[in-house]
Amino acid sequence: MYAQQVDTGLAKVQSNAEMDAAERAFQARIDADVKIEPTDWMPEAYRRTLIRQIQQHAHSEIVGMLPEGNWIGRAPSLKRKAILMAKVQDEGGHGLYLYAAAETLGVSRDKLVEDLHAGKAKYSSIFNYPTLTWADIGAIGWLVDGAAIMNQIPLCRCSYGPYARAMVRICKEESFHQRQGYDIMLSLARGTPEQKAMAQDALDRWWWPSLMMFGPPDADSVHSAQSAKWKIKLLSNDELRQRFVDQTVPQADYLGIAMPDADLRWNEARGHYDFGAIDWSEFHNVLKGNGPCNRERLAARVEAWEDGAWVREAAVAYAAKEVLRQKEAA
Ligand code: BYC
Repeated sequence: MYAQQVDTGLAKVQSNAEMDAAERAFQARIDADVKIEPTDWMPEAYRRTLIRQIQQHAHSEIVGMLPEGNWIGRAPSLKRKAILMAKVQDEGGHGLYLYAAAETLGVSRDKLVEDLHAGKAKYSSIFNYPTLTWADIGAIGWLVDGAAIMNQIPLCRCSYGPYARAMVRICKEESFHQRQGYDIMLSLARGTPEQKAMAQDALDRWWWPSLMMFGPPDADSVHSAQSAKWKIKLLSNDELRQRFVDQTVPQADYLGIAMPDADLRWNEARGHYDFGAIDWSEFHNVLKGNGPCNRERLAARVEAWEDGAWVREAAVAYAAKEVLRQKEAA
């Protein structure tokens, strides 16, 4: 089973009748759109669900720096390099706000990082694919950040206050990231035939993995129903995926490049694009650790953590000295 990390203790959605008085009062607050804050009472399963989701989100931001970081030294101009550096730095910041939001639920950052490095905590499947050409940096901004925004805008209204508030700034920055990616794609699509072919190749490779970012189909999504009841998830995996397809197809048309999907067509009756079947076996395989870059990504994170040990030790030693100095001065 691909969902094994956290047992929320709830095999199915808890009905109001099954709740005790505290849980009913909590659900009533959720239903009334009251934000839950760190010092409020909350069911243990709500806390665990949030720690699971927020930490996966934080890890995705930090691991997500790697595929793009790969191109900082090879960006085609100083301007592109400065923009890419700023974007990658933003992703690091997003990871930090999200780790801080997770910490408000009573888990330490060290434990979260430990779980990532031990392979116990997931991060988004998308970051296990390689960035082979400069066009991939365009495709990541356009598609990956585009998908991320689609998923994250509703999270700004989720029930847990610190998560919702962290998402507001993250979404603003992601929208700049999406535009810079589209701008790269536009330059390539309007460039030489070779550049246009690079843009097409990047779309071909990133399109299907981007659709997988939204998670399994609703029918197979183990956490969705309970998370929807708690207003952690306001739109389902399939709803968000459909919105993303509807938004992105006209953008590809404008670029003059073709979606790699022979079954993609506008469905007048539904008012949406129909699209082809997603290869979920590829998704499950990536989640099991067998994507093209899973091992490389984790190894890079572990190495960075080990290389940074002296910085953490120096900060702790400095803080201890400060306490001593203040005691001596008092
Ligand atoms: N990749 O019951 P489901 C970014 C897992 S970073 C890996 O539907 P849920 C960016 C899921 O965790 C974007 N795993 O779960 C950064 C669960 O496994 P566990 C990251 C996935 O939680 C740098 C199992 O499958 N965004 O924007 O209700 C540069 C069953 O799924 C994936 C977020 O993290 C996946 N794609 O819904 C550029 C957003 N999908 O935990 C850009 C916050 C599913 O039981 N997260 N799984 O072991 C969410 O909105 C939800 O957690 C998801 C999944 C929609 C992703």
